[in-house]
Amino acid sequence: MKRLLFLALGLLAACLSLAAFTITEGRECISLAGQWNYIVDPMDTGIYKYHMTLQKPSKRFFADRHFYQDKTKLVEYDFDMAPTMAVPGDWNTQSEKLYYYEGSVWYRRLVDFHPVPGRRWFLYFGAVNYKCMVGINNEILGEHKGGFTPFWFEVTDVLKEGENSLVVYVNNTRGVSEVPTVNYDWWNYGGITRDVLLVSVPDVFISDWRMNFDGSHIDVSVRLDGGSGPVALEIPELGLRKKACSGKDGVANFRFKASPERWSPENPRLYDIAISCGGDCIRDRVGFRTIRTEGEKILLNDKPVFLRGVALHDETIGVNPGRCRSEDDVRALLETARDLGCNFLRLAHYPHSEQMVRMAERMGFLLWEEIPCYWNIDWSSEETYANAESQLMAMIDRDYNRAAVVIWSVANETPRTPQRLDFLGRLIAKARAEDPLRLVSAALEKKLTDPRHAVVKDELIELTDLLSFNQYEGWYDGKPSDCDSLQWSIPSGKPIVISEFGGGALYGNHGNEDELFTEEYLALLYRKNLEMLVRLPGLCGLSPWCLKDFRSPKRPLTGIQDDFNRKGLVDEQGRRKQAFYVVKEYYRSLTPSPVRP
Ligand code: GCB
Repeated sequence: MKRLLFLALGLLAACLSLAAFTITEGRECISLAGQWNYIVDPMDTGIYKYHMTLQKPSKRFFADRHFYQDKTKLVEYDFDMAPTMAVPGDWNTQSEKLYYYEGSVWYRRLVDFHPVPGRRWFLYFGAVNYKCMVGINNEILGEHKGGFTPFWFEVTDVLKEGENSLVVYVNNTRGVSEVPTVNYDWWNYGGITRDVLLVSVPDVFISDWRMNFDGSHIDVSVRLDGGSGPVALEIPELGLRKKACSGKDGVANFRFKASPERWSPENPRLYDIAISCGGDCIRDRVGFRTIRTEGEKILLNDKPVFLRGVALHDETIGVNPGRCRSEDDVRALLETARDLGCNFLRLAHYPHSEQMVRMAERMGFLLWEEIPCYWNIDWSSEETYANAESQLMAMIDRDYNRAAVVIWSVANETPRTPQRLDFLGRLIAKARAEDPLRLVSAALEKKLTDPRHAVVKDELIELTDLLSFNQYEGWYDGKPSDCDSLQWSIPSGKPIVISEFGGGALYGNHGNEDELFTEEYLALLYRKNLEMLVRLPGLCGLSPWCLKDFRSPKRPLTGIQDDFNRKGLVDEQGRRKQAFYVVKEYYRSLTPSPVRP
């Protein structure tokens, strides 16, 4: 019974014990990256007892028949004899057999552990898609769902001296009431896709800290876990050295006047910050900037800014692209965006990795981050809402201290229904309550009332800071030349950010400007769209769809798509289509200065 209760509370406990768990350079971390053994389990044999039906799965993920426990006698399976794959990494691009696979895979990693007196240990996962169950030495630690945000378990009392067996059950089956739902336009990469770390902290440690800058004051709140004590804060380049005592709630607050150099795309200035308490110390780099809207303008550090953006998926550039795993993967994407002349990225359609956000910040990109409330999810389900909210909170928790992030977005192209308005309204209120200093948005839609008349009408606009919408004139709607005479009805009073526009082309496919999927068609489409969009009063930013051709099983057109959405400005290998240069030229015409190398 106790075990069952533990199971049921596993996820909850993991999320409640710490508001956020700060993993930074200042921490002692052991990376568990490497080759892990895996067993593919399409029938969930490791979960179901033989008389169980799919409708009534066992609560016990490690079933009684010893299945998929580690270190048992050789019956049906043996992790030692199983093949290996790289963690972090998606499974789809590591084995041909798993290319389209959606189902369960069991991972096993042996972990050599030597406890240190006075230290606590946490097992941290950067992201696992989509749901997982984690066990050590055949004891279940808990479960988690949501494919793009971090989670962790305390393992201080679970790890034993010497060899430990870490088993992770991962399942990426799509579900109607999940977030995202069953229908979306990207690859459902399964697996342990981001870092796995063993993190060591003292008994009393800094579990979370948040910094705000309002233009004249810096506020820092520091949360301790395991006790209270004096907390020291240092920002040496500002000459700041402060001390505060945490209250009974374990929170220490700092507030002081300061005039730091502002972080911006032109000058992505970061300052060292150190926060310490007893034996724990966090070191990080932080930027200071303000962001707000005023009428139809976006003001960065009180000055109007135009977002020269592009949208992208978390997928590598290469002949066999998959989820980004390394700094080099991320750098290749960001350098392509920088060469395009961007100062802004829409990280679509789910939280990207922390590496991505941090590198983008160093390079000077403003960021839009979003959760996968994409198209038509199960708006009436409270469970779906709770899932979406927990993904939103986890994203905000992880990236709260990143100056680069200026927009939290709650949804993409969602149908206008009362249930959806209620659902997204609650998410927006939650984001604002959690983070009052950033902008909140959602990518809405343009509709044609007739071929010459585009309308953006959505009750959600009342609730967001930006008027952001996707529009595909010249692709899903009409021809590129229709842009010349299209009439627009858009509410006024808010800054407009076009969160998507574009079309498809196969790199190297040449022809006339009226031939679909040729580079020439796409280049014309971009020229016409840009001419049209810059005429919209209140236009403050653009994020073309998208930077790079990305895998999508929705795109089977043989010889052209071959499982790739071809709307990239570069192809999957990074080769630039003509449209890339059209956007680049336009951005150059606006650019005061490029982002840093
Ligand atoms: C959209 C979606 C995006 C798709 C794109 C397309 O509006 O937001 O995720 O990939 O259209 O290519 O159709």
